[in-house]
Amino acid sequence: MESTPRGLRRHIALFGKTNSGKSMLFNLLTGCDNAIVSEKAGTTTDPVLKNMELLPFGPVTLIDTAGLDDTTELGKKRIKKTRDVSRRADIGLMLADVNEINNANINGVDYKDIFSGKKIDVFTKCDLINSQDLKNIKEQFPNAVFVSQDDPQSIELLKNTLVQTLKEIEVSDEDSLICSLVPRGGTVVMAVSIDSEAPKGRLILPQVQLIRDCLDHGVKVCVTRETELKETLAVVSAVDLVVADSQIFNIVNNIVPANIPLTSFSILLAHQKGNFKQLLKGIDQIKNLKNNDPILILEACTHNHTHEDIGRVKIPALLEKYTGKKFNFHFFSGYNINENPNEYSMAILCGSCMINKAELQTRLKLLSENNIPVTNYGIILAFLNGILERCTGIFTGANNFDRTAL
Ligand SMILES: Nc1nc2c(ncn2[C@@H]2O[C@H](COP(=O)(O)OP(=O)(O)OP(=O)(O)O)[C@@H](O)[C@H]2O)c(=O)[nH]1
Ligand code: SF4
Ligand SMILES: [Mg+2]
Repeated sequence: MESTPRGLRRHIALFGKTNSGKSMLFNLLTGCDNAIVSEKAGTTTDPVLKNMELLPFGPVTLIDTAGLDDTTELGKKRIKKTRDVSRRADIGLMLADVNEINNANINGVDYKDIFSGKKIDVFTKCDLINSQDLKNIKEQFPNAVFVSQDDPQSIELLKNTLVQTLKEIEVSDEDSLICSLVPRGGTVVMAVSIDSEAPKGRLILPQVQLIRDCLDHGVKVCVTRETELKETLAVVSAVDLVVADSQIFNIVNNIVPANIPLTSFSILLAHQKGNFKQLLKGIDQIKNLKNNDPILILEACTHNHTHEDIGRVKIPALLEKYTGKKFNFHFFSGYNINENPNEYSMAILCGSCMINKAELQTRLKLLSENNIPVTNYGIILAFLNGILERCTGIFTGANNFDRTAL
């Protein structure tokens, strides 16, 4: 359960005023005392993340946050951290002390800036209110969940509501990398580069994810290095798709016959998690780039960098070679993307395998609101190798994909 990567987990965040009972509920839901509970307002200062198994749904990550009504300078910094972490959340539990409800004003906190995803109103401390008042509030908020620290049934009810809500947002086939592209019974060949960047003794997450996705959808899957790809294609018949690491596109493109669709892991991820049109359209910005333009290379996690690093070395070199211009590349790794990216002429995202769909969508939205054209590693590498149409043909059902129609 702990081994499920966070990028594949649904995230549930608890939001509310200080002392509304967020940490208490976080502990009750996770079944351990991970967060400090106290009557002192402002106890939780930094987000606390805990992986848990929410049955019968599966692995999720729960996030406890700092109270949203702290107006001190320190409080503002804490709220910023809450806003940063909320980007990952698929569901927000909006907590309010049931004893503080004043007409329809649930808790006097404006959440618009904090979280815009799927919300569940949760009223806490129901043991401290008289039954008539509780009845009235339940009538006023029929969709809310009412909990109390001494009532395990109320926590179970909240878990059931969460499972139900997760199922509603979980359209599993839409989340599949492969099932809309290759029919059941079809065949995928994966061409994997085992270079100095490959971790010793194992495959990387997108490769493992694709193998599992093929197995889940009854698709046969064969894994090979690029050095054995030609032989593999000679013995495996009726291949529906070859998926390669983007950095070996130029080699693989020459090996895979024109009638077999080709794409990369990061293009599959862009199609599954991102706004695919936005990421493809970002390529159009390359022709507008001028000498010394600032370009943001955005990596979602802080993986180890090597001399062959795709984002820091290969893409900058290929882009400058292609355009014949020099650019100012700015590299950013980690979760908390710059809030003011409008100084950049273009952004290039990594494959984003370690972040979930909600967070990638939030990043893309932020860039689009700032009018920053954005693409990702796989798409730009396909373009710079002159094979973008080939590598995106599978997503339109034809290999004569017309990008001008986007
Ligand atoms: N009676 C009662 N007290 C509760 C309940 N839930 C929380 N409390 C109490 O409310 C106080 C605040 O609880 P916390 O869980 O620390 O609240 P919080 O929202 O995490 O607060 P901050 O971290 O300061 O933002 C503590 O004294 C808890 O014991 C409940 O269901 N019933
Ligand atoms: S930097 Fe991006 S592509 Fe690389 S491992 Fe992290 S999330 Fe995945
Ligand atoms: Mg707390």
